[in-house]
Amino acid sequence: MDLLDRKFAVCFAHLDDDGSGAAERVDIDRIADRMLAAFPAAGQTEQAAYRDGLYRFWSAIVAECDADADGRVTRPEYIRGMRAVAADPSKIAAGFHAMGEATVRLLDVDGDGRIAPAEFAASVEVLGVRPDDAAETFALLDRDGDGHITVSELGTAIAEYYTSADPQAPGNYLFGRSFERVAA
Ligand SMILES: [Ca+2]
Ligand SMILES: [Ca+2]
Ligand SMILES: [Ca+2]
Repeated sequence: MDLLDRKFAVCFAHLDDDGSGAAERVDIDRIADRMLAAFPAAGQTEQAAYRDGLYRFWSAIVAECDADADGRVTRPEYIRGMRAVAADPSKIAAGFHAMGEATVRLLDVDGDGRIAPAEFAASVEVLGVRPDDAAETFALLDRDGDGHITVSELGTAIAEYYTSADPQAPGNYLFGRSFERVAA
């Protein structure tokens, strides 16, 4: 598997939350429920915005990947569709941004509009980042090194994760080193 396929394998496993072999709306509900449960202090507006951002991201994926239009995205559909997105990231750029913005709003406990290291640490397990990868991931996603991850920095990392074939791209580490652990 090349780098893109390894990264897609990681996020397909995240998306197919119940392990049925296809990502479906019910999986997205489960992911949203678990993320929201991990941030009980988030306000209703932030919670609703997170759910909305996740659904917008999912809709963008379905539009590009669900070739037989049955509402389920199988692993082969996902890989084929996302490789096409990697070749033309503008296809779901709005989805990447919606996801980044929604995630920052949910994680931003102190309300300064950015993710601090402690806020990131609270999210790590739910996002699928191993605790031992967390500090490294944070440092790589904080491009300008100011100690915070902004909406723009997270959006860049998400877009890079899904579209970059560059082994040096910091966004590869969005979910820690999990892509390196995918069996070849
Ligand atoms: Ca399908
Ligand atoms: Ca914050
Ligand atoms: Ca920063």
